[in-house]
Amino acid sequence: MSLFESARFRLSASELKGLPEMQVPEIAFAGRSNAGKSTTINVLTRQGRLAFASKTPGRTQLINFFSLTQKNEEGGRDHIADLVDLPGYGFAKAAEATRKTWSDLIGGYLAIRENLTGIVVVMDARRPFMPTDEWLIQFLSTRPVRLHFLLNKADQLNNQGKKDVLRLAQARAKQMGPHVSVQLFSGLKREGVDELRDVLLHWINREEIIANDI
Ligand SMILES: Nc1nc2c(ncn2[C@@H]2O[C@H](COP(=O)(O)OP(=O)(O)O)[C@@H](O)[C@H]2O)c(=O)[nH]1
Ligand SMILES: [Mg+2]
Repeated sequence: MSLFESARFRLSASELKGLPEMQVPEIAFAGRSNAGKSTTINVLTRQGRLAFASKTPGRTQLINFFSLTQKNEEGGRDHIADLVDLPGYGFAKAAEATRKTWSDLIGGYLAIRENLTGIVVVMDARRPFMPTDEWLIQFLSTRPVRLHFLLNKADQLNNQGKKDVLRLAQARAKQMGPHVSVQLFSGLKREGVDELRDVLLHWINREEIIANDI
């Protein structure tokens, strides 16, 4: 079993007071509603329903934590890191009050989590860098946190389309600095999973963990 396959639901927080203690490195998944955050977590962890990929955009206003664990020498399991599914943003139909709750919750989370090692910004490869994505990216540019632009739904593009969007995202990443990386991904076709896994293992300093060693 790989580290990501050990993922188990830990808790949900609907307000900042409900966040768990900052014990382990955290990897957050952020992105517009429907970009494929939950699908990405399900594919990465090889658990079809872990993050409950939902077809109702913007319904969940919860921050969901999933713990990653590894066998220790005493026969128990050590808590290594958490994956964090953030509520989606940028849903057009949301009421003003809902948006305010969202930005207070996510903005607050991003501002205070010192154990946040990196954020996977999940975007639809057909329309990346929408205004709300840019809001998030701008907000994060003031923080020492790594970013990985995940261009999801690449299965919807032809080869030229993939090349174009990759080049655009690479240019955007380069503008920001060496802490920002980019890849194409398809949750549907499970393409790009190894690349994503390698980036995340590097973030939590666990490159030495390879499949089947836990
Ligand atoms: N074509 C395609 N559809 C996808 C892909 N990933 C997710 N979806 C679909 O996009 C919708 C939203 O996915 P979800 O994971 O719930 O998005 P979230 O709101 O960001 O958590 C669902 O209908 C998924 O089946 C992908 O790689 N390709
Ligand atoms: Mg979701």
